[in-house]
Amino acid sequence: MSEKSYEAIKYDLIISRLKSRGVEVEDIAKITLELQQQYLKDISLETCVEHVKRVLIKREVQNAVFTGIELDVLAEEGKLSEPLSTLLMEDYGLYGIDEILALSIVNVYGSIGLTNFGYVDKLKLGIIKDLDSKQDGVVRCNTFLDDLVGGIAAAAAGSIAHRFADTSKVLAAYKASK
Ligand SMILES: [Ca+2]
Repeated sequence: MSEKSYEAIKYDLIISRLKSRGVEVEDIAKITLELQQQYLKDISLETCVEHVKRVLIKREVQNAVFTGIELDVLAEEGKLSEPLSTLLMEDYGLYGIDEILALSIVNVYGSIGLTNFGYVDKLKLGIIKDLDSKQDGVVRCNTFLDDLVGGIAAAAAGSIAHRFADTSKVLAAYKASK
């Protein structure tokens, strides 16, 4: 039996952390699909899943996800000191570090990821809306998770855009400059 690679161990851990917070790869891919459908009509959910997975194997993405989920969980368990405890439990709008952390994911794919992230954040697409909504009598903190999910979806959309970019005109322009 072959031993699991370090990369595979890290990837599996990220997937199980997201699952433990109610998020599946497909949930993120559905947001990516919504983002990309307006540019690529024939894009499939499978392609989006593939690109979400591609984002999730990156070290900086994994580190952001570990950090954000850990803080959400510690807040839920009442293990953070004040004022951070209240800032996270109340999802205080001017806290802002949740978005900053997610930007480290988005930045991996440059400005196109950034534009998509702004869009996702504004419209609260797909599972982000569920993560964001409060449930009566349930102690829950997704202050970081909603932005992490948005960041991963936006980065995957950026990855797709880079992959499917029509470079023929640009290529011709480069050739013409000789
Ligand atoms: Ca948030």
